[in-house]
Amino acid sequence: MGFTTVLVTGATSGFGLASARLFAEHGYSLIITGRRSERLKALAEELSVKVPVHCVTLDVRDARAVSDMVDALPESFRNIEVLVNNAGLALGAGPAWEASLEDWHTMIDTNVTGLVNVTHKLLPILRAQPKAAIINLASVAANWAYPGSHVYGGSKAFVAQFSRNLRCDLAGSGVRVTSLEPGMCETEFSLVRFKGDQAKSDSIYQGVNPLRPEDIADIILWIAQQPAHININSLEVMPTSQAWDNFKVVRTAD
Ligand code: NDP
Ligand code: 8X3
Repeated sequence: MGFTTVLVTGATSGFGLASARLFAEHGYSLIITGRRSERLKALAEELSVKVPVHCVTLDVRDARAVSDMVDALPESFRNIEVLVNNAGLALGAGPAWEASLEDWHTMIDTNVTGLVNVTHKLLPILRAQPKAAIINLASVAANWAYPGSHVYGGSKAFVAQFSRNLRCDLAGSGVRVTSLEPGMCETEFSLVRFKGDQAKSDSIYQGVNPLRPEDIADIILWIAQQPAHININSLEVMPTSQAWDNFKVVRTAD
């Protein structure tokens, strides 16, 4: 029997890295992508003792590079059945008026345009499989407003709604689509959000007992392994220590 092939975007860290490792443990062949080549190469070396691995340095914002990467796939990696659309980031957590426009564009280019680039290119391949799955990394920020989330949350709301809309078009094709919506999980996410400020990143997770990337990888594998007739539409998950808070009410002095 052949391997089932999974493509993971953003496999150099966090959810993508943990998912690639877990899929390899479960005998899937892997296409791993991300911008940091050294990390990709090291991961490919680690996993290729277990399963076939193809690694490609890729910036998902570059539609041409995404297209070329897929066109150049070796024959044995072409029948992709699982797409984990994971590459993404938040930049900044301050109020909207203090945010840089460049950061806003980077989030939109990565979380929205990048995810669309990869999905568009892979749809013909996925539709040709008897059974396939697209697992899109949205966020609790897609569903719940919080201060400082502005464009990040907006970009993830796009991912959640795009996932639901894709479901409509793909119904009957055998391609399942899931919007996975995690809350606080300790990865490099906050380090990136706070532009390399390790102390600030650490303070986010201090005393919280957040989700671990391996928890999310378990959920991703579980979604991918559902029987063909089951579609997990959306799945929101938080650490037990995270919950919603009150609406903000601004009162005047008198
Ligand atoms: P990490 O920062 O640990 O990992 C992000 C991954 O995305 C890296 O592998 C990075 O690779 C890749 N990436 C970023 N930009 C690009 C790009 N332009 N092209 C290709 N790859 C890119 O964060 P997480 O693992 O936590 O995040 C993964 C996803 O989950 C993101 O979409 C994030 O928004 C989402 N998420 C995270 C949550 C959390 O609390 N951690 C909660 C909910 C959702 P490289 O830098 O090598 O390109
Ligand atoms: C990241 C999760 O809670 O920081 O998507 O918005 S949160």
